Amino acid sequence: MIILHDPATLLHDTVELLGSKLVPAYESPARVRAILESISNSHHSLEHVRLESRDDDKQSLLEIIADSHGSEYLAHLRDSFLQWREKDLVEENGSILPECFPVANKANSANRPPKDIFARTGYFAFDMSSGIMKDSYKSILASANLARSAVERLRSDDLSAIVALTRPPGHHCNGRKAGGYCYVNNVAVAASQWRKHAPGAKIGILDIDFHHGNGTQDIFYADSNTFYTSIHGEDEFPYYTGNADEEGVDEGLGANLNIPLRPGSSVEAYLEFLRLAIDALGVFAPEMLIVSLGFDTFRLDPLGSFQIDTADYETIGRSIRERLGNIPTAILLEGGYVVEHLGANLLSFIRGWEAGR
Ligand code: SP5
Ligand code: ZN
Repeated sequence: MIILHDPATLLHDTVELLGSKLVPAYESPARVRAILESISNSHHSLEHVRLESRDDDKQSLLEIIADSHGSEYLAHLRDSFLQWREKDLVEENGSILPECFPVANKANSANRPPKDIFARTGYFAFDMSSGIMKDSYKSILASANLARSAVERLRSDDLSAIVALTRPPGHHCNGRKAGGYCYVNNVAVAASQWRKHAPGAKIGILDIDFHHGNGTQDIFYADSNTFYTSIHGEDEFPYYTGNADEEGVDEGLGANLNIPLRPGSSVEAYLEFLRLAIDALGVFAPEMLIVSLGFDTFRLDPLGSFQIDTADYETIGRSIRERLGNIPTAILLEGGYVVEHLGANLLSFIRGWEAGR
């Protein structure tokens, strides 16, 4: 398997409010470092991508991101840390977090960015796990660029699948707000990149992070050419989406399939529902598949509650490949927070994928 990594994704290192404590964000550079370590001891080929050194690449990347992300939001991700710095509101090695979120109210729909520099951080986020530090924007773009590069490699090399070590992850971002450690939706970037070559192409998205990919669902909710399906913890973060009755809207009605599973679900239950998601994707018959791969379904994960073990990821990888493996697939990293097990879990998934042909 070819695995793509950009060292700039390791720069973003922030804090979050978790429960009652401000802590180093669980979504940390150590996650990808651990994966890199495991890959270096395997036969897989790790390829480095370096966005920073390519200005022309950055320009075209921004155009692709702009398909699904608002310009004021992107400017906020780019500029807000420096704006706080200029006013000495944050230390050079600090992080900025929201102070106040917009709420629907009777007087107005609170849909304009506020002028106040503190308030804007809340306007462009939906939770307190999306801190912005001095290098966040570099990592955010590097991560999105990995998603784009994965698609380019799939197209040019005629590969069945490729893995991108996208960090920060993307599936909670809807193009207007950061949240759940996500700033740019890497899945949407990959989809746009594919459609740059194949306008209107049917694309399938399989989201197997523990959490519902509210951002991805939102971006494609009215799109009949994009089938989104997710298996996730019921009534868990991000709390306001992920119900089975969310089936898409307008043209997109029927192209969204949510499969919430009880917290604590066994691997047997998981695999049964995974089968449903895979079958639905098979029926949709996309020309390209994107997998949002999260390892917070792991039994020890502090942010998840499923009973999935390392060896089970092999079964999961194989099940997907057996049914959908003739579809070019970009596998993008989402969550997974037990650093010591991340590498083994990813290698297990890939082993299954490779066995499933
Ligand atoms: C990409 C990704 O996996 N983002 C997840 C962010 C989750 N952040 C909030 C977690 C809140 C957990 N609350 C305690 C639940 C303990 N079961
Ligand atoms: Zn997650």
